[in-house]
Amino acid sequence: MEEIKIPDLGGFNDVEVIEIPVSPGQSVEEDETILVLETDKATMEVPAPFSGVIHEIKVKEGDKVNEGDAVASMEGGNASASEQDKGEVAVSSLEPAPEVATDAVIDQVSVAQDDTTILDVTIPDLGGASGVSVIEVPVEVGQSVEEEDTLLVLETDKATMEIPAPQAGIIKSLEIAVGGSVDEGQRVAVLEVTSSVAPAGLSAAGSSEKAASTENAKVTTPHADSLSKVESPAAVSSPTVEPGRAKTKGAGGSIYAGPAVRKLAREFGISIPEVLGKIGASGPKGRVLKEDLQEYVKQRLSEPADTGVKGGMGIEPIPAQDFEKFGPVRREELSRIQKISSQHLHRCWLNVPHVTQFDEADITDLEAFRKEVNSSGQYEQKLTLIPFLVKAVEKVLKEMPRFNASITPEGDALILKEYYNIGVAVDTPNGLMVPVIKDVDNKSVLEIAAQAKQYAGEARAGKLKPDALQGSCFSISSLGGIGGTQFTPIVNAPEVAILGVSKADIKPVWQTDDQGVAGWQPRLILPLALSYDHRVVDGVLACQFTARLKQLLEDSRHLLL
Ligand code: CAO
Repeated sequence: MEEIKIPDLGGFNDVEVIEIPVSPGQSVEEDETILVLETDKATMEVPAPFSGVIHEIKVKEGDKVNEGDAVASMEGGNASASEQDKGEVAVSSLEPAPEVATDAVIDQVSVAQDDTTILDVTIPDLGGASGVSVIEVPVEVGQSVEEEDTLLVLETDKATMEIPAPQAGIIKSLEIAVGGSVDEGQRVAVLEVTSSVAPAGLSAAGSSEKAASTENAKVTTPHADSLSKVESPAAVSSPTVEPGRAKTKGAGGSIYAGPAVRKLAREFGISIPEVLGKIGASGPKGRVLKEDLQEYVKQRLSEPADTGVKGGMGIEPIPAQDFEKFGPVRREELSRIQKISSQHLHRCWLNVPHVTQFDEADITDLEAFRKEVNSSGQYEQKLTLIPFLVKAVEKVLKEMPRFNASITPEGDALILKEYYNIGVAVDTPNGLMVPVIKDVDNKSVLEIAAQAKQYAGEARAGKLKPDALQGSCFSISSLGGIGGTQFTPIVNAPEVAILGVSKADIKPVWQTDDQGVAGWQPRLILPLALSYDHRVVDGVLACQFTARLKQLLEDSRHLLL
């Protein structure tokens, strides 16, 4: 019997258990997820350190855990507890990882002559992000707020963040509205705090006679990341943002929803303030869970479709069946990654009008070159076809920018990207993952090969960092190492196209040689399948894309031009 302990949490404390996908008596494989934890910065999975049977689970969803806490016991494996202790927490692939501190900074404290203190609430360290969008302002001028009530909700492409009230008080002014953007240090609100709730740290730092001074004192909210960066003569003991405790006033009153739930809501196209108040909140302390959101969507889907139905909503679900009537069955739970990617793929399939363009490229010469390079021993990095495909795709994207675009959710504009990040689908034991090779236009074929190899290894080991999974412009899915003649990949929206590659095979090709003699030649032919969003790309352009790609692969010298 081995105890399973929480490994190094990278400095986080009191991290919430949001999912326990296993139960006592269940057999688990090594590395299978046994707990999912969530901070305001990331979702983390605690894997089983060895294959065996779960004996006991010592925590429940909603509990807070710290490094070294015993959370479960298992039998059947031979890994030592110390090995487990050393285990790393795998950061879940598809959850965004905020890179910012989200505690409000009380930048200026003005002490009024009466018993009230005026606090300027400013934006804290945003981890380098600037121009961060304000997506919610759930408070109004004149409103009383409690300490930790959410004043603003910000959103980067990586995260949703709540800026909480650092003290209880009355909102005197709000200096930002929904749709605006903020930077670190920017004043966003002014709060009037009565003396009984004035910042304790102010007096602790020596200003006990606060009424005697009207000087501004620079005080900051402590935060694990930002504290060391901010000079703080008088640190205020102030709340930190708990994951999943963002408070939004919805139609049904004040409710709590965490960043992950808010993100999922937006992915479902649901307006948070309007809808969250109407759904159940079955989590601890009235918190809305993803399941609540899913239940809400399920209910909406089962309602009769109205005439303005969009994106597959209103389609009848496949009814549940009692398969045991027909023979023995067993149930296998999907991994977290499989669940997330199945939702994503389904959404892409329903929202994107797909067409797939097929073509074939003669890669005989490219393959001869690749083998020659690999056998020469001149370069440490082994080359497969993938880096050549990435490089060729990058060149075509530059020539045909419509493929390096995203359509707005309203369908009224294209966002054309001037960076070249290519996602490469990797098959892992936990499901499909798409790490993104960034700025391929600044990388050589060898560098792309090295990066692809590293990411594929990390993906399979569950060690990919969230950043490696973001920012893709175009994806490549290669099943060529396995087999197959053709397949139709699903566009990885909001991208507008994906290249599917099947197994290259020797085929007879009618060719005329240099002496003008025609005949059948054995050539290595690579099947290509380009799926695209027909709202953005038309058939002619798609055909031009594959034709150009074919030319680049057939004569890789063109890649140099
Ligand atoms: N035709 C013929 N052989 C091919 C080939 C192709 N299209 N593509 C790769 N190969 C060969 C490689 O050249 C290599 O052979 P050598 O050892 O002789 O050089 C061998 O197959 C194994 O290659 P690989 O798979 O290790 O490496 P890769 O760079 O080609 O692919 C990766 C890496 C990560 C894309 C791949 O391992 C993978 O996971 N593919 C699955 C992607 C996936 O799941 N797609 C489906 C998404 S939708 O469900």
